[in-house]
Amino acid sequence: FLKTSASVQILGCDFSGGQGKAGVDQGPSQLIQAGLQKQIAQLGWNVGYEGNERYERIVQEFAGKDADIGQMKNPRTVNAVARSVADRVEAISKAGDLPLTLGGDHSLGLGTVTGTLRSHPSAGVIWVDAHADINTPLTTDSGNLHGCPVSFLMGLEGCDVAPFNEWVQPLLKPEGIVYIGLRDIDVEERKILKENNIKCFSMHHVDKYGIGRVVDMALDHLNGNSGRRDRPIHLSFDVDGLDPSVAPSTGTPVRGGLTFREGHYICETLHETGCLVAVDIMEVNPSLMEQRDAEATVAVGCSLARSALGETLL
Ligand code: NNH
Ligand code: MN
Ligand code: MN
Ligand code: MN
Repeated sequence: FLKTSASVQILGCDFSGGQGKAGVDQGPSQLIQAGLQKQIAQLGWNVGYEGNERYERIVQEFAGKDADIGQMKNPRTVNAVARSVADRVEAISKAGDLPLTLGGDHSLGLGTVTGTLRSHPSAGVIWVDAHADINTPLTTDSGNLHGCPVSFLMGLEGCDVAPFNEWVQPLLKPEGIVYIGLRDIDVEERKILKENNIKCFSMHHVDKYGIGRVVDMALDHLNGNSGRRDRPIHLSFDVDGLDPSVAPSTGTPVRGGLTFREGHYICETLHETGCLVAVDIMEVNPSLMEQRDAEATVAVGCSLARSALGETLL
């Protein structure tokens, strides 16, 4: 696999229905207002941007008509938005461009990863997050679907439910994802991760091995320990993977996270492989904490994206 795209298509997904806090739907517009599009253009990419009108329409459509299904909150809205995102990411990717999706909450990851895997069935996923987002409709306590996208991507028990089963396919195998940054995992999620033998680098492993070896081992795992580095990679970066001192304005901050440099190192190293086919920057919520915290979080969202697109390499 050799990536040849010279164009990035930014997909602004102003969506918050996968969790309970307002404001995460302002993440994309703030990242854009901070100049992300121009910053990426300065790295030598052609850059397009598409906003959120289609997602706004979906949110309107289900407003007041989206009762819980079992534990799941806003299931119809999350479902329709993720489905639409999947179609866009697939189309952008198949056109040979690199989709950069700005969230919005991480339920969008169901859409982005589905889109990538339709276009690149062999792609592997690196999921940077404090959380594993692998609850199922049967295990979730919060009912927030941003805690569940990975289980739907894998088609785990309990995920064959309406309305998701109208389109979601189990495209992701347990060996096709690696986590980095975990430190807040629910009891049931722990069982799921163990049973499915899913590769996890928690903060403990980052401390133990250092981020350099962790990213190396993550890439080795996705490449079947073949020594090659040719598997297409989808990076889904939840900014709560970073320490709250670095990314304070996010819905579920957990202390003890990745440093500024560790987060950027991940992005830089994935860029270096030449195999990045999609990038998500998720869970930036500029309405939380103080103004200066929001600005810092937006700034770090922009710089993570730039690093993934090659900024710091000479
Ligand atoms: N595991 C919890 C849940 O399912 C929290 C998930 N929150 C996140 N995930 N921010 O990235 O509700
Ligand atoms: Mn997440
Ligand atoms: Mn998280
Ligand atoms: Mn539970």
